[in-house]
Amino acid sequence: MKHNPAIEKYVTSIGTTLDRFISLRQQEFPYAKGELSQLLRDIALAAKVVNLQITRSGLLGVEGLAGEQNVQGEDQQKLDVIADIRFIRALTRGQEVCAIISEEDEGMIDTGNHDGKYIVAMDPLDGSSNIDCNIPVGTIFAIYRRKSPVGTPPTIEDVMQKGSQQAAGGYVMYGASCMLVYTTGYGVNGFTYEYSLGEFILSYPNIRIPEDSNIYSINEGYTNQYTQGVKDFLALCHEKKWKGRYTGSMVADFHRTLLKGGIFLYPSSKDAPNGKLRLLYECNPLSYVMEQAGGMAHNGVQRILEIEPRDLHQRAPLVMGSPRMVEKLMQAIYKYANTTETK
Ligand code: P6P
Repeated sequence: MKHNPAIEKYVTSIGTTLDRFISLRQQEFPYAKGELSQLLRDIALAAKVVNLQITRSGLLGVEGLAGEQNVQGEDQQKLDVIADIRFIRALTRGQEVCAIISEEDEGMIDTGNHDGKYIVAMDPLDGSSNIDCNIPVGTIFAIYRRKSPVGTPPTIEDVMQKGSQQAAGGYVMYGASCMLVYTTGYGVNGFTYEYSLGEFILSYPNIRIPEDSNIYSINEGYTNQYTQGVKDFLALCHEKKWKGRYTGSMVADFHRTLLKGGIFLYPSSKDAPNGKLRLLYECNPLSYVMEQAGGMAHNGVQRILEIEPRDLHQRAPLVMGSPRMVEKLMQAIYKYANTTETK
């Protein structure tokens, strides 16, 4: 039935909601019966609630320190704990997840859902020390299929899987707009939260990182501690007058790198020989997204996604971004590969 065109023009499309998108892509998972889709919805629900508390944090009195430290010995922000509770509760009630690893909790969390097929490794609120000054922060998540039989308690082997085993990986960015970006191995898609509808709407379909760029992102305050290869790469950046952009909030730096191209580095240093970023719930999920968008993600020796985990909270040196820029860095590093150059 054709409607009056003079009226049709007032009925603009709202676009594709996350729910509709997931359903349309269900055929990508013939083995799954909707559980992964439900799990992604559970993550989106928790993200909406956390976003609400972040956007009003100055009014709710939830800024600042919680007065505790996490297993990393890092001071927890109140919102770190709130986000941790929100995501654990949403994932537990969704019943698709049998175990959770979180930056904010020392051991594996058994959700009691022993029929759940999936594991989630997450950083509930990365970069949270930046919230008070309104710098974007984010949730980072990796989803794995369990290895132990459904119906039994989860095991440590379920959660200690290489990044290449991820069923899905992504992040929520609480910034100028709230965005959910994820991959299930069929490309990368970004959704923007529409407050008036309470829906994530597809806004960045099939994200591809530019092959090359002139933006580098690293904490140059530690330059004296980096290896000679990294120092040489930084000298190249300065010589070429490339743009330095570093917020100290990984999700914000990652998202800019993904959309504008560039290179993000948190390499090893004298004080942090394994870097700072955690493999299971920061490096792996973002490396999965980066590679699915056509970028590279490396620890200086191998692909991040190939690293065999040894510890729940182990760290990994990380370089990721536009292939041409990552290659330039690797060339600088390999120049010293067989020397005993001091770090
Ligand atoms: P630095 C935040 O604490 C975080 O884990 C990442 O979000 C960020 O990229 C990094 O640490 C910043 O660390 O040592 O540069 O302050």
